[in-house]
Amino acid sequence: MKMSRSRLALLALCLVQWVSCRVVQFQIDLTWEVVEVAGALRKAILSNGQLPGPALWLKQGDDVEFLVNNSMPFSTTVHFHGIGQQGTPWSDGVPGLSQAEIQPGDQFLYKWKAADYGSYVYHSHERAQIEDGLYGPIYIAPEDSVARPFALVSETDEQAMLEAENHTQPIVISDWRPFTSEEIMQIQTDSGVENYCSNSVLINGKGSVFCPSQDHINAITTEQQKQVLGNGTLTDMGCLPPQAIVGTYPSDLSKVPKGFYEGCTPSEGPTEMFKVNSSSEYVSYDLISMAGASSLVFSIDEHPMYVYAVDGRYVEPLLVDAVTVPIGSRYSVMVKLKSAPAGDYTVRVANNYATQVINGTAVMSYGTAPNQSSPSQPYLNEAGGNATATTVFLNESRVVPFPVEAPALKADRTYILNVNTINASYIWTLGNSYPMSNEELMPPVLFNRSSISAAYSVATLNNTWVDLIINITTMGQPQHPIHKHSNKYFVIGQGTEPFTYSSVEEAMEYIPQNFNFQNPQMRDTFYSPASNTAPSWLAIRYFVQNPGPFLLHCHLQMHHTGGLALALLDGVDAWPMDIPEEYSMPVMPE
Ligand SMILES: *[C@@H]1O[C@H](CO)[C@@H](O)[C@H](O)[C@H]1NC(C)=O
Ligand SMILES: *[C@@H]1O[C@H](CO)[C@@H](O)[C@H](O)[C@H]1NC(C)=O
Ligand SMILES: *[C@@H]1O[C@H](CO)[C@@H](O)[C@H](O)[C@H]1NC(C)=O
Ligand SMILES: *[C@@H]1O[C@H](CO)[C@@H](O)[C@H](O)[C@H]1NC(C)=O
Ligand SMILES: *[C@@H]1O[C@H](CO)[C@@H](O)[C@H](O)[C@H]1NC(C)=O
Ligand SMILES: *[C@@H]1O[C@H](CO)[C@@H](O)[C@H](O)[C@H]1NC(C)=O
Ligand SMILES: *[C@@H]1O[C@H](CO)[C@@H](O)[C@H](O)[C@H]1NC(C)=O
Ligand SMILES: *[C@@H]1O[C@H](CO)[C@@H](O)[C@H](O)[C@H]1NC(C)=O
Ligand SMILES: *[C@@H]1O[C@H](CO)[C@@H](O)[C@H](O)[C@H]1NC(C)=O
Ligand SMILES: *[C@@H]1O[C@H](CO)[C@@H](O)[C@H](O)[C@H]1NC(C)=O
Ligand SMILES: *[C@@H]1O[C@H](CO)[C@@H](O)[C@H](O)[C@H]1NC(C)=O
Ligand SMILES: *[C@@H]1O[C@H](CO)[C@@H](O)[C@H](O)[C@H]1NC(C)=O
Ligand SMILES: [Cu+2]
Repeated sequence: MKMSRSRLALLALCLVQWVSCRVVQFQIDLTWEVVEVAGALRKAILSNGQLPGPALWLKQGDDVEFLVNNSMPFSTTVHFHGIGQQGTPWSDGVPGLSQAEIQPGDQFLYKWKAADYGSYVYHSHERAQIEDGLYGPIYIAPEDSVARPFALVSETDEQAMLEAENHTQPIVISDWRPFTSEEIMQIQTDSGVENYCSNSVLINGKGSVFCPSQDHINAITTEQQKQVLGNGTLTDMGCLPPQAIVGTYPSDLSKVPKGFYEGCTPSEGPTEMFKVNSSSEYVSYDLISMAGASSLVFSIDEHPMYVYAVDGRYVEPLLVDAVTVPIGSRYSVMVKLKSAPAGDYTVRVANNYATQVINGTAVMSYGTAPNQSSPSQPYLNEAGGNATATTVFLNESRVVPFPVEAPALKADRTYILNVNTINASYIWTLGNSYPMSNEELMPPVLFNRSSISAAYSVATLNNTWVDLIINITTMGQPQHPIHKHSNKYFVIGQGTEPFTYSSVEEAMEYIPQNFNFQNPQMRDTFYSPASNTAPSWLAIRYFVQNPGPFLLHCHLQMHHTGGLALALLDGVDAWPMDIPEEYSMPVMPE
């Protein structure tokens, strides 16, 4: 086999420098098949026959060649969520921006470097295909030289934690519904009702459709939901009535099929089981949410956990009982195992958006025969709230990066992006409303900037600092998981009052307490603040260092396809860039 010149050059570099020089080849064959999920049959996307797709295990410094073989009857692309793609914007997987859609029967080879360590996820970036199951975990083991934060917990336990980290396991949590993603978007168009319900919560693809009695649903309805409901009740799927979602927009509820927000049909699927070695002191999990419509809270009965990394970066460990995992975020947790009693502990994953009460469960088992006389004691209730008076939830304001990095104190440019619905409950803006037809831009924007309208993009200069104010202009919006492609942003400020300033600098004069320049989080996905009682805002600041077109969007699937997105044309002063010949069109492997 002939070795390409770039491969030879790489090999030479590996010999000179003492760096990891593995080239890891990975392939997923995507098929569209009827499968049983949560005990019910539905068409879904399988990756090598699996849902979620197989895990990709890497070591920091690896070069990755990820081949997508599209054996489905429709086109697709794959995005590597959280991966910086420094110098490889053509491998970011966004149709219309960095590549053309991969047509049925075609293949596409993504090449990128695992420059940073930590927990990531690959998923479809075309239309709403995440809801059909195209997602799988990625883990990049840190180089030995990277400082770990475990001694901050306990010097005695540091070694045990390092061992647990070496055997860390992904837990992909998601939600599921009886309709395909295309059916859902059609139902939205026909009825005017955005999809905000699911029929099951999945843990590593496993779960069931539970249909609790109306009495039970009424008993677990939250105070916040009761305020919206007045004297009404949640539906038999645990959902708010659609009127609460549609508001004053037109709707036709006769166009809504059973199972969209009401009409629960129970079915029993498998339950995920996490076996732990009871002679270990700790076990480590990487929590990843790939839900479509839910805000999933994770907890293991009777087992507090140290959150030690977020979005693929270490943080000073925080001991919590439960953690909310916004869609697209990753939380690595170190769970201290009990010396006794051995047995089974329920793992709980519950939605805490007001739109629906729904949960799923798994079991963490110490591997010995279940021997308990009583079930384990929950921290978390079925609505994602506290089941005890002392349950500790992760408080994002207390998360401190390890090590801390500081952003510039002043930005070069500010963009204020208003978030709201427009014309329908399922059409959203981030500044403007990004049309899904932008996925078909030809040539993709990377190859010609003029392909995209200025209305749907902002152009930035390389080597500058940019502020984005996510301006939640109305009350009652869910917290939006705001995801940025390419490099991470600093979360510098937020507030639960109208943002009436023209810049962070101006806002600092009036509300300095709303900002943090000391030890801000570095994230690729972060929630906008709640807007229950007033509009709210989130201020993020990033350094433009990677020329290319990168999407900023809400990771709620129906908000994303509904237009809550914006193309960041980063470092346009460095465009056009040198694009490898093989990417000038969708490529086949060598
Ligand atoms: C790739 O996809 C084609 C059809 O699209 C299929 O015939 C072939 O078997 C697939 N290859 C692998 C290795 O899965
Ligand atoms: C973790 O694994 C790496 C190699 O993968 C090894 O160098 C290191 O010693 C291991 N650490 C522990 C605590 O087992
Ligand atoms: C429930 O609300 C409706 C309309 O708001 C009202 O007509 C009805 O009397 C209420 N029922 C009760 C039992 O309060
Ligand atoms: C459990 O952990 C102990 C101590 O680390 C190890 O010796 C043993 O092989 C492990 N057992 C299994 C089944 O992994
Ligand atoms: C929560 O999960 C349990 C199964 O562990 C199930 O019995 C119950 O009905 C679920 N509740 C809701 C509201 O989904
Ligand atoms: C299971 O229960 C029996 C009887 O109560 C007890 O003797 C045994 O030690 C228990 N085993 C474990 C693993 O807890
Ligand atoms: C949950 O927390 C609230 C506020 O701290 C408290 O009032 C309530 O009693 C707690 N719920 C339970 C079941 O302990
Ligand atoms: C979260 O932490 C911040 C900073 O310590 C604190 O001001 C705030 O009250 C906490 N929020 C909750 C809900 O405990
Ligand atoms: C909203 O409706 C107006 C009037 O029909 C139309 O011009 C505009 O394009 C629509 N905008 C979106 C984002 O649908
Ligand atoms: C880029 O697109 C614009 C508008 O379609 C066109 O005028 C221009 O010639 C294109 N540039 C290149 C290099 O293809
Ligand atoms: C941001 O939203 C607030 C309402 O919360 C509004 O008053 C303000 O004008 C908006 N900012 C811009 C620049 O549109
Ligand atoms: C863009 O800026 C970054 C950060 O300063 C720099 O490393 C990179 O080389 C620049 N890229 C180009 C193409 O100029
Ligand atoms: Cu959103």
